[in-house]
Amino acid sequence: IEDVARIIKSEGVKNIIVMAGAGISTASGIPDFRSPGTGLYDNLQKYKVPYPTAVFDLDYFHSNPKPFFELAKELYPSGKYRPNAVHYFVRCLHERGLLLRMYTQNIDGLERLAGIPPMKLVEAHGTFTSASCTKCGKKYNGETIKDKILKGATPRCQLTPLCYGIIKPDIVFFGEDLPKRFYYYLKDFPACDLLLVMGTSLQVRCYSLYFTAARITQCDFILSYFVEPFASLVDSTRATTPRLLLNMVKVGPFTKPSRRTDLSITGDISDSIHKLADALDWREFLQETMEAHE
Ligand code: CNA
Repeated sequence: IEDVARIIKSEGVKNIIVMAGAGISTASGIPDFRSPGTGLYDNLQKYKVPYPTAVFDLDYFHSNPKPFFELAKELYPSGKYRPNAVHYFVRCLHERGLLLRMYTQNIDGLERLAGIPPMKLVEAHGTFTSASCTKCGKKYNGETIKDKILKGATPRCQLTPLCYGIIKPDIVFFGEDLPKRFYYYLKDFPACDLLLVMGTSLQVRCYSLYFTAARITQCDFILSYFVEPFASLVDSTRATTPRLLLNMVKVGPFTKPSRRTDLSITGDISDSIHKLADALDWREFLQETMEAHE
């Protein structure tokens, strides 16, 4: 932690990229996907889906949208969940002029609620702030369908009486393209001088597709990019850029570090962030940022 604080304080570090996943929001009360026992994948019985990933599967959604909307009702950024110290730590990086961009897989909107400006965010797996009709493509503001979702109803397109397609929040489902903003990584990552990877398992999203395609083409790296572009971002920094993982357990390339500048701090991320804030002399700054905003 002292080493990382030294890197952040050093003159040369101006462009920090944060890559985040569901693990940064567990302290806010939102379960992640894959943590054994508490993760959503182990607790989907109530949504009655045939397999765990069906909730975010486009084909399944067209045949039965109910499980997705039940889950959406839980996760909808409605004020029920609040950002925690980890979100505010990223806000502090921004306040100090150190944040180049935050790439998040989360769909809970807590980064925006913590006051991280949208221009600093790449919500790689989409957001509830906008939505689209799955039939005619008409764009909707997330607010217009919020009430329906919170009441447990399925929002329908009103463009013409003939359409009546289901309006789906712009959350990226398996098999859908990532938002255009994701491609900012092409200029962001070469400019990055410290990568913070937080609360993510860095796992591929569609194992069956990945393994079948990997067998056919025998080209693991290129494939992993197309099947899980988010996880493969960690390898897009320059080879000398320090990469720090803050996660419960070691994941992805951090399990067998191939770079001298790879670091991991395992355990609860809220604890690690508070220790890091202390090492940076940011304890009060973090506390004040949280209190002012909350
Ligand atoms: P994941 O695969 O569930 O991995 C989460 C990681 O976080 C795991 O490695 C955990 O060990 C770790 N973790 C959990 N709690 C803590 C903690 N307190 N301290 C430290 N580490 C912790 O989730 P990913 O984000 O990697 O997977 C990507 C999916 C999850 C995306 O498509 C998201 O949209 C989706 N998701 C998002 C949310 C949300 O928006 N909050 C919730 C659940 C799932």
